[in-house]
Amino acid sequence: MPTVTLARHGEVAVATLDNPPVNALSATLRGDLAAAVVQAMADPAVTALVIAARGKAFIAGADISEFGKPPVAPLLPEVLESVENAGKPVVAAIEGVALGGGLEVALACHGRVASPAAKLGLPEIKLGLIPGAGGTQRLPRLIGAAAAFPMMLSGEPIPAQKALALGLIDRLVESDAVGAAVALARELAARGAPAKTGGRTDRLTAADREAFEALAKEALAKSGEMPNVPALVEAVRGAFTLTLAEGLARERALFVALVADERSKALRYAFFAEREAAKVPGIDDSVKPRPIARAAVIGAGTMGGGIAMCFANAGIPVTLIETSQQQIDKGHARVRDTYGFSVKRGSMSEEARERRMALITPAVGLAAAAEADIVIEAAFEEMGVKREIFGALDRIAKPGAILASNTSYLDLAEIAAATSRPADVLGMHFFSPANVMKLLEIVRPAGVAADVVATAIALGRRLGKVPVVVGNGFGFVGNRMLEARTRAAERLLVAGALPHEVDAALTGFGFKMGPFAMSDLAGNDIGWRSRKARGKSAAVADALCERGWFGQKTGRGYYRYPGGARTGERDPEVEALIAEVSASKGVSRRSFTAEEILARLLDPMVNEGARILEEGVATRAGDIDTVWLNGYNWPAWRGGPMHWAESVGLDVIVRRLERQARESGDASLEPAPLLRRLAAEGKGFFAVRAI
Ligand code: T1G
Repeated sequence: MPTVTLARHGEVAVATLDNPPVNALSATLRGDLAAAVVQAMADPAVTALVIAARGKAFIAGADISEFGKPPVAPLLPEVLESVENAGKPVVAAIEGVALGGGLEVALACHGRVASPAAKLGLPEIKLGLIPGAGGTQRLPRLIGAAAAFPMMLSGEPIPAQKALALGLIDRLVESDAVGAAVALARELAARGAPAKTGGRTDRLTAADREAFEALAKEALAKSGEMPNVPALVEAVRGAFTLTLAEGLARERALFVALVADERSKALRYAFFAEREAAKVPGIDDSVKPRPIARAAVIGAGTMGGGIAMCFANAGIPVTLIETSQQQIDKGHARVRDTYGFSVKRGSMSEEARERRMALITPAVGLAAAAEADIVIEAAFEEMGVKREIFGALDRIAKPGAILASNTSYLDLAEIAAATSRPADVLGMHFFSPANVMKLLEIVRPAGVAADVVATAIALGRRLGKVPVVVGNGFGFVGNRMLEARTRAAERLLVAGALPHEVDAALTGFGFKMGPFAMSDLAGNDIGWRSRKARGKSAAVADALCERGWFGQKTGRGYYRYPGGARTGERDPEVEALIAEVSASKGVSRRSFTAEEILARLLDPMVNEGARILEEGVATRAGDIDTVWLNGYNWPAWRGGPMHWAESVGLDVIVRRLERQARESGDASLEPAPLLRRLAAEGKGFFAVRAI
């Protein structure tokens, strides 16, 4: 099938792109587009060309799957040079999204028409890149650098209405964008030589330069590890200081260097891993999700309130249920206050808050869940409590309603067994704060119906989450690996490291917080309760809790928080307590480098990830990385624990684990069979498909 068809609308030629699913600019599409431009320009009966597209996107950008492979001609910049320097006007008809290279195609045109649903953006920054086909040169020339730079820095698309206001498009038409583009093309043809975006300098004023430099300074101060922000600044600055040709050459050189950077490779890997995670064995397009028109959430605590907000934010009416009026009033007020922070920050209007609050109906008693299409339980993390609730819901909820638990580690099969409808029961594990964190672990117990899983996936996407289907093992995927890291962190304290050293090693790696600061924030008593419920212990962590040092909420935990401070200070009493624990275990303490601490924290996580793959609790290694990137703030430019393990080398990790197991006597540190096998075969995780 040709990816470009050329038709005539009178004397105007229309090239329609058709490269499903999103018209990514593959080598074939680039070649066909270039040929269509040549053909239109060579035809004496043609006075102008329109570039249009079929499908949900105008053009979603370069074909990301081609990066890192040998480039195939024609390269996009060459195709865009032929468009901009075409002897006749070329107009873009944009319906759907014009992203990355897609917007760069439109920028190389001499005019642009869009429909109201169109969105235009340069998201390359999110892939660790910068625009590589003229975006950093042509967009500033069209709308000014002070407007163009923030668009490229955020990577967020703008709606057509804003694009019109900025001058990024010439016309916004309610319908028949192609017809409107043909009309504009005719007008431009009548005017003679087409005006080239690349030739404009009127927007690049001294004031624009000053505004850009101020924005650039601010961006550089926050760019951290990422090399593409300085590259973006340098490329856009070239629009002021260089000719178009020189600016395009500088942009290309910066772009090519970034494509080869490991951090961009990790971000591009994560892009595909997230989409592959949505492909679940046994759940294909033939499995139709059940309709969800209204929801109910049981429990108006932090999690339940956050989950209710997710529904309200997606425009789905939700009943928020508690056991008493006092509890529901408290929970409902907390939701209003949480929205209030957004209103105060200016990221939400008062009207938007009221619209969302109107979608949340507070209620007392489970009977209020009777009309819900889905009920999500977010009550106390105790099996008896959950079984009682699900038993009651079984009698109350309407036939066909889906009953989900937000449990973070309990057995969904045991919860489902409390009902007469186990096929309608599964886990939907949100991450705190539920209205913010993107990850949604969908826990699939053995007896759940396929359409129930499909419904949870579709609903997760509707709520703006990243759904990952996981097996019903203890702690599922994320918390099971987190527990491996928590045990490793405790081991490090006993062996000689101090809390601030362990935390600094992880924040130096790119995490926002280390394990001990995070535990102090969440409350050390949560882990303490869980360990006691399972008959487990952790000498240092338990000793802190026995003293009531639960963390920020008690003013001290691993650190001190004087006067309610949010950032902890070292606590000599804690460090003395740690030394006592080491002595009581006969351990002679030693110091650890940050590299040693990292290996001792992360290798056991990878080992647990390998076991999760072996057991089929995760379908693929990319699912595990998607969990950690979206639920635990694993640094995005490191691609996730399994991607990181490959970059270290599985054989290196196996050797380190063997040594740790020997030194600590902890058999759980012995390399998992899958890890050992892949290392021995010189393979990586990504050849593994658990199904
Ligand atoms: N390249 C290759 N495949 C892509 C793709 C792309 N740019 N975008 C989407 N896909 C695939 C995706 O993997 C999935 O495949 C299917 O299309 C549907 O995607 C030179 C260098 C366009 C808003 O970063 O934001 O241009 O799983 O599930 O939710 O300067 O896809 O079906 O096999 O996401 O409707 C810049 C990335 C590239 C845009 C549609 N462009 N894409 O969302 O569908 S770099 C981007 C998106 C660049 C230039 C630079 C979204 C979407 P499969 P989907 P969706």
